[in-house]
Amino acid sequence: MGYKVAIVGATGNVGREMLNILEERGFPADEVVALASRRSQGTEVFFGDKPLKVKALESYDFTGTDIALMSAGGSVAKEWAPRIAAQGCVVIDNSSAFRYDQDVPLIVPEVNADAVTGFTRRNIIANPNCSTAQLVVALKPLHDYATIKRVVVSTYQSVSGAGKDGMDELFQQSRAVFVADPISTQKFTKRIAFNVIPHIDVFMEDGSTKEEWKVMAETKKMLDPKIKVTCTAVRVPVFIGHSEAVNIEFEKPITAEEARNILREAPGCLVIDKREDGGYITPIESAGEDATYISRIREDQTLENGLNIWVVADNLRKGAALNAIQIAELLVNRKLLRGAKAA
Ligand code: 11C
Repeated sequence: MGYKVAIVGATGNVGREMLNILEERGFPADEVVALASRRSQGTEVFFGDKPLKVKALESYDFTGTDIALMSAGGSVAKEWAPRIAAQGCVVIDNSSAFRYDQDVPLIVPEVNADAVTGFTRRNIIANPNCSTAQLVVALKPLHDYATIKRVVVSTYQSVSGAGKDGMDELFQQSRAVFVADPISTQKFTKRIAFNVIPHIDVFMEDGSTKEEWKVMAETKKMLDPKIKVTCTAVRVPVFIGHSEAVNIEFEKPITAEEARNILREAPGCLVIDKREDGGYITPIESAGEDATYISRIREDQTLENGLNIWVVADNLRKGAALNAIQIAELLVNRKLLRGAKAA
């Protein structure tokens, strides 16, 4: 006996990746239902090689569905997650709608798995922002060893973080450059092809962007509220894979060699760090992979206890769909779901 799982937002970048990953990992699902807004009703998506017809979220009855993996944006989540949760279905939501609520756990299983039990308060669990997920996977083992005081992050975020429209815009603009067509800009504020844009999400009063604020607020919530975090988030013309240059200041001494050994053993991390040409990871190599890759581990000679690292992951997988499914696996493995099924 397995579970009944609904994917809400099944036609989007992350929804489709959720279907792939559920199948790849052999998630114990008896039934997988693809849902999206009414205008996508009838569209076909794939669960492995099995085609699924998309059903309308608006008319779906969640009674009897164990888990809803939602990736439909903040406003859909705000309206629908509480309704779905009220029908006894646990919602794992990929938007930012509930992440900062005290009574909703925000989970990266490698970092704060034990906090998942808090889901019973609202039947909702939040999945972090993609740029935070990979960051905390890399920071957690280092924090456990030498206690992080401050983190300075510069992100290099792929266009898939902005959805399919973002990917289409990079493709269209790149093509237009080569064939000398006029370049149009819709999704991004400036041209993204052959350019970089230091602006993701809306501006906040202090001049930060919401994306930068999320990295700070989510790292504190999941890892340690005492850690100071500052971030500059930049969109780059890469289709899949977010990269981050991370400067870390610790309370206690830690050498690059110690950090390398710790990260080699850490859950979810894969160290690729040869100090030679090509001996590091780039985002294109992370696409389709589950690991959080760490390269360029070195001491920062300007700090008493400081390190620099380079962190790369597939933003649609560890940053979104994979993390959500790992949370679902956590619920299954810890027998936390309503009517937990016998193995
Ligand atoms: C981006 N990180 O790359 C964003 C996408 O809060 O889940 C995910 C936004 C979020 O544009």
